[in-house]
Amino acid sequence: MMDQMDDLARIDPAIYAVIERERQRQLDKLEMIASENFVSNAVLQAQGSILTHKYAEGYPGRRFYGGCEYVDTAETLALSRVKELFGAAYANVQPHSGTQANMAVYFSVLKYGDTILGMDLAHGGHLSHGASVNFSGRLFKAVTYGVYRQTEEVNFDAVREAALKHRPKMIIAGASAYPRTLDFSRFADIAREVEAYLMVDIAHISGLIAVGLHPSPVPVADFITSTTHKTLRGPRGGLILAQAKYGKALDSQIFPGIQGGPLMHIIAAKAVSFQEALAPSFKRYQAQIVANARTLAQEFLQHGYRLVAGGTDTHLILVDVSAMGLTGRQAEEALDRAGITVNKNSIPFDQRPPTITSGIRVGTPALTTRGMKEKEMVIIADFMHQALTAPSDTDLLAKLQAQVKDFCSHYPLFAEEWSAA
Ligand code: DSN
Repeated sequence: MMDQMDDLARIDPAIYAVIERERQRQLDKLEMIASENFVSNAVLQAQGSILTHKYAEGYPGRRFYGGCEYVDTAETLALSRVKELFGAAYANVQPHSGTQANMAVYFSVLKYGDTILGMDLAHGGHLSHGASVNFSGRLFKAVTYGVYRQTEEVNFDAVREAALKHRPKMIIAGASAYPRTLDFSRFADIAREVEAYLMVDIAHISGLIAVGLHPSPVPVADFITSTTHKTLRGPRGGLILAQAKYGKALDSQIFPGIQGGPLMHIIAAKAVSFQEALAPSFKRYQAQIVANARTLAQEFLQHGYRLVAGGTDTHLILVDVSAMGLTGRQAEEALDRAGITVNKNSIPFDQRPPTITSGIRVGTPALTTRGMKEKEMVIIADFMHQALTAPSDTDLLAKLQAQVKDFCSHYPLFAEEWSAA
């Protein structure tokens, strides 16, 4: 794929250079942003294919344009595969992103001004679950729940209390920075008690759910949304799963409600990634992601760090760096100079603003895709500890960056095919 860019190099050397430099960055650095991953060449090829040329507004068999017979097959395959993967009755693979998927769900059953109850962004939630700066907080009356101060796990007393007090029309479960298992049946019990819809956004953990390493919300939720590019390891995009009775409303909210023509090259790439996720090796890959995150957690604890919620059940850990005398921003910057990419992240009850923060979020999906296992996590935790204990030592950080680059050179990034890690 990368060798086939000679036309781009000739016609637009500036953009070619951007891609080459980014490719080198991805190769040379340890990618530990919990929401990122590397797709297979098969996914990349479908995503970069001539399907990008095709307009196909509508759904398979009922399009508003001619010539859709082949892209219909791609979308039908994506739908049947994703329904099989999650055991869902209904699916929509057209959302351009996770936020578009969430928007379509809201619009399918809510009216402007209705109350929604979601996890506080500052406690690990997501912008599109009701943050005041997002459409979800502007069009709806958003109330929030968080985590217990002591355990830093979801405070179900607060969820129920807020539900009884505010009578939301919809409860939203799911998070973008939460390391523990989410108990969807408890959310469902509360939603039933107040007659609210339950939407679960599984963007971060959809890969784990697909293989049974995290409980599935499919049996208990009205709506499930996800991105396709995180643990699920597909192209950048979104999807919706739901009970069959909501299908008509959801289809019409995606198109013509909030989107026009679907991205058929992305939908084809989603189909490829769902096929990869149905293979037995995907379960081994997901198990390795979790094992790697657990090893990283143990190593950080041994080095004396405090972890939010004490550890992890998933693909990520949240490290409280404040006790080391650092802000999240300083930690992110020091690690970056050492060749390790993470993001600063608020921790529950953070005293610092989101631009500074007291924590970093560290994930293992991308490293696991490169074939790294527990023994590599021990080495990586040591690299990180060295950088975090000397964040102003320019020489040390440069030395670490060289070591990280050499370390990375032993792990493929653009493999022909991803087997189990
Ligand atoms: N930006 C994503 C993340 O990093 O978790 C969520 O949308």
